[in-house]
Amino acid sequence: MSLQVKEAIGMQNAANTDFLPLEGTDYVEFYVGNAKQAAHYYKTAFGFQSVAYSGPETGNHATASYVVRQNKLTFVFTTPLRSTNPIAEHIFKHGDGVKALSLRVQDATDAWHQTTKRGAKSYLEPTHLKDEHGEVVMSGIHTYGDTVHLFIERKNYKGAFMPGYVEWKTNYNPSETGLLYVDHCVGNVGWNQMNKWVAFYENVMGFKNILTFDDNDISTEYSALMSKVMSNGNGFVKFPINEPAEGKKKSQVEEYLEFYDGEGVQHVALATNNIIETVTALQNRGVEFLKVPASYYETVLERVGHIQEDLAALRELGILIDRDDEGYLLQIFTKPVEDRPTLFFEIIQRHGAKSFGKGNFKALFEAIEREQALRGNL
Ligand code: TYF
Ligand code: FE
Repeated sequence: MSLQVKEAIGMQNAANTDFLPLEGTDYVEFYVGNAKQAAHYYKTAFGFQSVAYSGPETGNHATASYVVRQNKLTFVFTTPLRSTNPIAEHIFKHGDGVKALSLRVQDATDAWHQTTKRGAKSYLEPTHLKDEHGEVVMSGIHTYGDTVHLFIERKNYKGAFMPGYVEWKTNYNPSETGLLYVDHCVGNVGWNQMNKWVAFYENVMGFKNILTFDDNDISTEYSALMSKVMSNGNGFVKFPINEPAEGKKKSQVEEYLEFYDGEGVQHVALATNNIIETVTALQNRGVEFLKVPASYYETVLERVGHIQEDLAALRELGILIDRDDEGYLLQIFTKPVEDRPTLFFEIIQRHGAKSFGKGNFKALFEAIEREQALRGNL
């Protein structure tokens, strides 16, 4: 399985014809009902640090945006200040959610030309933003649902975030929790729409399908879905795409589509180098995680073999384990972080494994279904 991952990534490197070279995720922007409180939650509960602010005090009378950071992870929380702002419609329809998966590039103008000429719908034409700290060029295209990809070219920009923002100074700086970077971002798309979006990432963005999970891999008693993992050439940007599949009852992807009222980002996976410390800190700060039955830990080592971590600590925290032919990974999933059963986070630590935890799908999806049942959505 992960041999395929290696080959797919290797082939693209060898071909050396990546028309959309990406340096990774620049930031994730959330449209939220109350950006001030959202930023506070991500600082307090997840350990992000204050970085930058844009709002009426800085001359922006349309929105307020708070930028927070932890290592290479940058989150932006944006809210409209008036009901007439189009962002208000986004929030009315979707609730709080991810608007932009922004990708770091060397040339945002070229990224826009390369993708729009291959069929991407433009969201933002190449735009030069300048202030006394330098210049940022950004452009953007639409992807599934109301979600967009922004291309961010930072040139030699030295300011806190980008032009239009000022440094956010505060005395409230809760300690970090060891979150490092975005490992992958998963999109939920509609019935029979997965292959359309796979083709979009292949043809418009030059990604490759590195892994496929069909309903045999991931049907549990109720929840069925199919998933294809799309990766850019260097493997820095990975976008799995889920679509619902027919099951006995409502698929978790259907529940998402109903409550998000359309396609959108289902989960963002955040990497750590020490998942035991990270998840201990997150739980102590009130982040809620899905739980698997204790029986999971009775047989897990037969499946995954030797691991460095203390199994008792993993069991205590509810961390899941899986192995592929390159190593193993540890992962755990939060409950949805809004009242709607939509966006959640995954915390992941990779010890060589490049896969996505297929060995955990059954236990994980049964845990998700228990939550779905509690919500009356099965
Ligand atoms: O990103 C992944 O593929 C894993 C597994 O609804 C997964 O995190 C897939 C679908 C889903 C939840 C987790
Ligand atoms: Fe994931």
